[in-house]
Amino acid sequence: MEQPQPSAEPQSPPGTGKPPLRVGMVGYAFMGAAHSQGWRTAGRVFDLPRQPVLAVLCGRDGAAARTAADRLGWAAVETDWRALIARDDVDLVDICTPGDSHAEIALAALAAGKHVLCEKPLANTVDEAVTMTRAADEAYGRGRLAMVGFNYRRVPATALARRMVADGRLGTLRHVRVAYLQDWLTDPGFPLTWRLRKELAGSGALGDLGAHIVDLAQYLAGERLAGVSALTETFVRERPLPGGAGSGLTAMPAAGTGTVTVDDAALFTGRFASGALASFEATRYATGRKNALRIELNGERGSLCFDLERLNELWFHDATDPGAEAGFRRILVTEPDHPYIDAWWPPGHGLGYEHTFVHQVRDLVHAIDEGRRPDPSFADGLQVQRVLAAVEESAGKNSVYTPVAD
Ligand code: SOE
Repeated sequence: MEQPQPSAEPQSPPGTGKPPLRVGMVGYAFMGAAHSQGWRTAGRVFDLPRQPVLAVLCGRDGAAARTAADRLGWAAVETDWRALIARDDVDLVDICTPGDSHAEIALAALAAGKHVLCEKPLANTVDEAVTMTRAADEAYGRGRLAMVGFNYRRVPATALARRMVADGRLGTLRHVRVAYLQDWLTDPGFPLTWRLRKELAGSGALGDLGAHIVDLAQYLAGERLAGVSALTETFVRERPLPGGAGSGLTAMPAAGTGTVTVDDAALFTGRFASGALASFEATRYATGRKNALRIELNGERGSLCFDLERLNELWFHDATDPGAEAGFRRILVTEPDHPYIDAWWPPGHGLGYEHTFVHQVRDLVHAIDEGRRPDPSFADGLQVQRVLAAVEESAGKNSVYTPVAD
């Protein structure tokens, strides 16, 4: 076990009397790097009640983990997540591993009295998510918090959209239309990384991209889906085996092939409790679409439109405007009274993908300081998991409408 090295991280503001928040992170690939950015930056931009300290990074390959820790700014390294959880210089465990290990790590961390941040989707199955949510509820009674990482709630434009819907600017909601389109799987020579194996990832485009859009749609609409009707497809069923570890989105092919055991695309419709209708599309085969998460909400009084590839913009149509002047107008979400922006740059200077992880840390640290359940909680992650399960069930029945269980 490596001892923590002196950290260059800032200490909590003098006079607050509050200890720093010492973080241990498991995993350091794409999501680990993104989370590191959040932990490193949040306390330098926002006034936080407790300063995050990047205390320990955990990865199975000690040398690779050390290299990653140096690059990403972590003080110490562990090669076994159980050892990380056993450390008394870690207050919060951040889980950035594939879904098959979320439940085991989160349950152990909560039992050891740590706060937990867990990447989405919360788990690979509803049963795991139920157990994790029970443990989170129990830990909450002991003052420990558990949050699931749906970072797209923390784009200033989506947070503004949420505020506008809640303020009644759209009136009664009729439609929610969401698509999350990527294209990194179109090449049939792309190897069979962990993201394409059910036993590791739980599902394919559905859990990876569909989880985001289900959460975002429900978050913006301010209500939950009551039922879904779905189709899923696996377009390329056999792929080359991967040569060595990759992030899941990148890898070199090796000799031999293996079977893809997850969906490549998922398409489903849904009905909200209020009766509003929704459509969802998640795919890794939309040529030319890199990270195109698009959502449109249509209500009686107006519509909102957002595209992650233009994330500083929110489009609003106010249906109460006089007809001759009505039309979609662009809100450039960079004003100081827009969510999160007051701590950043002057109007017009814009934010990006990485800032969603900074905002996630900001919100989590405040929730921990105030002892308030974080948003989204494990219960929210479980509810998304139930929707994903209903989608799979419906797709298995070939598009029979299936209620989402309570
Ligand atoms: C890969 O498809 C991925 O990295 C997802 O896993 C993330 O959650 C999403 O934000 C971007 O795309």
